[in-house]
Amino acid sequence: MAQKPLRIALIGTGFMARIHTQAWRTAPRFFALPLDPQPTVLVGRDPATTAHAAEELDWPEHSTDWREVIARDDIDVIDICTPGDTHAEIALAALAAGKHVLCEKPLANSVGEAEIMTDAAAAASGSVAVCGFSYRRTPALALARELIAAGRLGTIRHVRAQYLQDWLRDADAPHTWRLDREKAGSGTLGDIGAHSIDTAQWLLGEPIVDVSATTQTFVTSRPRRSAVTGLGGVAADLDDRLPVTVDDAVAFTAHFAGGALGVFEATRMATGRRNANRIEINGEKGSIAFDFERMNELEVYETTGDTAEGFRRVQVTEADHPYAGAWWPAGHGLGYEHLFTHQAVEFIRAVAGETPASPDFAEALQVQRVLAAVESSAANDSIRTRIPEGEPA
Ligand code: SOE
Repeated sequence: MAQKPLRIALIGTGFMARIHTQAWRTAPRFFALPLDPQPTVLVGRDPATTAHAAEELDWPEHSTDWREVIARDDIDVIDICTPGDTHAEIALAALAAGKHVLCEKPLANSVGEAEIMTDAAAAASGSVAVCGFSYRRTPALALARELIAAGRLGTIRHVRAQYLQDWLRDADAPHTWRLDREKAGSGTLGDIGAHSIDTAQWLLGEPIVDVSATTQTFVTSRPRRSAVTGLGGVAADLDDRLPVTVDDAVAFTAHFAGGALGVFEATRMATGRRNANRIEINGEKGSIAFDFERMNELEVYETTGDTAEGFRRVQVTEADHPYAGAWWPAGHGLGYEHLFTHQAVEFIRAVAGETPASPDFAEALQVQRVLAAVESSAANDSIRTRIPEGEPA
């Protein structure tokens, strides 16, 4: 039976637009879905860039007017893959027009915006509104959450999360909108630290209640980009530089509502670490450890009193593991793109009323509140205690 179409307009033409397109295309091929996702129109700012992206990504239509697209009756979903300074305006217009919304993370550039978006989503009872914290859709992390929820780790005491990238390692790596506070809201903190915050709160099933933070900006200006190529780009004149107005790195401790202690770090200058998204959770009865560099594996430790007690490396590729069974035989791993296919599947199931929408805007607002608390704590320099200079050795 032909499924009812779910016609999608995607706003954005960068990395996330590409991977979201792939997700909408592959979801119906590997999962039985209640609705048929149909990529319909790609929206960008620049006519030539948008036309090129639409052709390359095989979108039937393209536009440079997101307001006109949102007003169309033949569009059901607005997928927001734009810089953070446009999330609120686009999402509010889409919800007011009765559309379903998938918005990239972080939800907004401020708590104020995120609160308005959350209220609008709550008022739009016929619409689904989800924020794209895609790492929740990693089979290994979904398994970790099942183990924690089943009490296999016991009382949780420690959360240890690092998200390490290195695409800004070179001080002459070109400037990008992600380094402009007006566009991005914050730097490493909101871009990748937000993932660690959401993943930790989701795994534990409880919020962070306080933080003590410090941030650092190592490189305060970068050359203007002359050619747009992905996350990096090409700098024409190294002396033609733009200011960096966001954090390069962030470190903070956190307390969770249930008493666990968290230690978080995020940077885009960890030379050699391209996309090392890691989290370890220690409970009274056991631990889990995940590293995106080995994303199909989950390390599990359970206190059994057995002489062979130790961490075991679980290949999360079995048919009965979350999402894994839809793809390949056991042992044949998945990749980064599959998280977004799973995210599309969950979104479509929520639109059809089969499952609750998650992470919804209220969950994303909680992440936004932690982001703001981290920035406030770092600005107040709340944890810095200087070491008095001793006599020279
Ligand atoms: C850039 O740092 C980025 O694309 C993030 O924005 C994504 O959320 C992360 O998954 C990969 O890196």
